[in-house]
Amino acid sequence: MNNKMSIIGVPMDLGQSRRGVDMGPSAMRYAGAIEKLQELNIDTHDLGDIPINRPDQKNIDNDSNLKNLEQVIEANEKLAEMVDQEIEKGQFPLVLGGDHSIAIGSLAGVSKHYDNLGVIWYDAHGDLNSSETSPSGNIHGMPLAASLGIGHEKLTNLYGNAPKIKPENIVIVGARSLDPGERELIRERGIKVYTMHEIDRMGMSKVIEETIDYLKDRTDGIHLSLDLDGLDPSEAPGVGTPVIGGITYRESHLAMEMLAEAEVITSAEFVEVNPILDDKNKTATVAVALMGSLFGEKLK
Ligand code: 4U7
Ligand code: MN
Ligand code: MN
Ligand code: MN
Repeated sequence: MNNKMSIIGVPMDLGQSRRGVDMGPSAMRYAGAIEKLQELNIDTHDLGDIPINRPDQKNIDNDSNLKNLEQVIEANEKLAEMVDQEIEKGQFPLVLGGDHSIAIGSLAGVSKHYDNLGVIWYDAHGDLNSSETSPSGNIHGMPLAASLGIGHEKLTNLYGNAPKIKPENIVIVGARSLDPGERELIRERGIKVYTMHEIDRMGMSKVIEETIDYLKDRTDGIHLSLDLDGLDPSEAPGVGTPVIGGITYRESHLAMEMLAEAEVITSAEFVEVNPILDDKNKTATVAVALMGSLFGEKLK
């Protein structure tokens, strides 16, 4: 793996309705993210947090019903530019969220550097809604769709023309809450999904083995987008949209170790950590432990 890493914090909570996820980057730093990476002899540069402009009042776009659209776009444009520049300099970008709407910016920046970017979407949700299908108007439920070129034009064309990724280059792991519109899209576009059912039946080991086999030949880089709500809320309670029946810490640890061994991940983000809803920073601590596994703790 690339041994030079840039950490980019995105303290944003505007892509969803529960305050507090803007403190996610601080919580992960407090849980020792930077020290952990340095211990692994990764040359780590913490670039700090991207400044986020808050709207001064409740802010719902008239035409599309999307919440805080302008602010989410502004933050994601800054993030995309930063991610793009860091890769240009030869750095591995590690983004700390923030709500999952920031994946729009991460993927927009990363995709500038790959013709066939692969994405592992580790999440209880598909995040495949558009303004038409979204039950909530929350942009954190839309980043994977937006990156595919589906949804509001200002999201899909952010920092470069749509689409940023191809449906056949995506693998969703841990899904257990998919809206009807998302299911339809998954079927229509042939997106590969390992739901909790498959994880139960096959075991995480086989799921990740297949994921790597599937993506390895067809992609030239793989972005890991890890939403902490992919894990079970008993082990990662500090998230805004918990769904019972999730992935365990051990399974997640194994998944990260297998990705480390295969040396396939070229950029990553850890999102949706909400310390206000957490139990003694447990969720940020789990996130940092998983970073350790992903970046080769076992291999050193
Ligand atoms: B997350 C939801 F309706 N699908 O669109 C929506 F269930 O980034 C939830 O994965 C989205 O945490 C969750 O609002 C977004 C809902
Ligand atoms: Mn989720
Ligand atoms: Mn998500
Ligand atoms: Mn281990």
